[in-house]
Amino acid sequence: MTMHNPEKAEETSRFGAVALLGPPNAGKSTLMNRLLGEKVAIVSPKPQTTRNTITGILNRPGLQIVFLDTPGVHQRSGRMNRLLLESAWRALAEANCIAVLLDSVKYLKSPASLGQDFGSLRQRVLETGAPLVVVVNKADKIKDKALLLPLIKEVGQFFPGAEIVPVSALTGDGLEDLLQTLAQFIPEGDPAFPEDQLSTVPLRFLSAEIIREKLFLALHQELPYSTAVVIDSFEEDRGKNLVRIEATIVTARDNHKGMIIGKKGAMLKNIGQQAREEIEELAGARCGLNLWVKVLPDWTEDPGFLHSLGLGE
Ligand SMILES: Nc1nc2c(ncn2[C@@H]2O[C@H](COP(=O)(O)OP(=O)(O)OP(=O)(O)O)[C@@H](O)[C@H]2O)c(=O)[nH]1
Ligand SMILES: [Mg+2]
Repeated sequence: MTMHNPEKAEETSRFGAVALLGPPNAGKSTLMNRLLGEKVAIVSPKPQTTRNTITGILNRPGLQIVFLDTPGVHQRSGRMNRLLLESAWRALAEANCIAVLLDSVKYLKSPASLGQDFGSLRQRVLETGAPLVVVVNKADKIKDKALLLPLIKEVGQFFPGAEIVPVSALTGDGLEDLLQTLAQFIPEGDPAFPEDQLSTVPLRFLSAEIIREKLFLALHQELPYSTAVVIDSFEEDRGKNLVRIEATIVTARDNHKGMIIGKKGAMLKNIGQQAREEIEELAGARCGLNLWVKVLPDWTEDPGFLHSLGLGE
């Protein structure tokens, strides 16, 4: 008979990956950032902000979780959209546990659209056999909390066997419950990353993401969808504690170029200024940032260019 050894129990550590999936704008990136307590993934009010799987590493005593924040699952066509979906499905295969996010307000209004929006996602999740947690997000927007119960019931019927956790990624409400629910599905294992590592995504790539976020926030309507950011050069001068970045904003349309540059370059300057400040915070170094704008028609269909953005094989 083995004796219970409390010291040993404390030493047990868990390590694993949780994939965050859901429709565009559900709050996946917001949730990951909030759980980490640091901003890794970019966020905007516009759907389809995330375009690559972004990792975020969470450390708690005896627990390390790698979150995989994925592009929103949608039904748009075109090469880029297909590659975005593939990126989301790949994350499913790598995860020990899958967290599906939904915008509670949307399905409170029309529970019937669960089937339309989550049909293929549910199928994919079932095929992996991984445990599923459904995160009913944006609960802060529901003033009458009594309304949450029937919604949770509807969601439970649609995802039988899943754990369902209502949260607000924005305010942080419910996130400790969520973390506990996720942790029970994380297998035993030693942490794979040092405690101070926030992501496996390099700073070079995160810098491009930050520039893209400022673009998304500054530009209106559909314009952001036809833009991408390419880092042309990235130099870290450790002696001077300085990062020098040359980056190009690519847009599919001629008339967008002027809008991105703005009157006397004011828009581009503003985007650059905001991005630079945030890159400096993330890098813990000063940042010299030069931005250019280029028109590249049909880049969303160009396999070589998409590959340079980290999309596709
Ligand atoms: N009120 C409220 N807003 C939220 C919450 N979570 C996210 N949002 C907002 O919803 C919008 C979309 O958030 P994102 O985190 O970019 O959503 P996403 O699921 O990553 O979107 P994609 O990357 O486009 O798939 C942003 O404006 C967020 O501030 C929440 O719990 N409550
Ligand atoms: Mg996102």
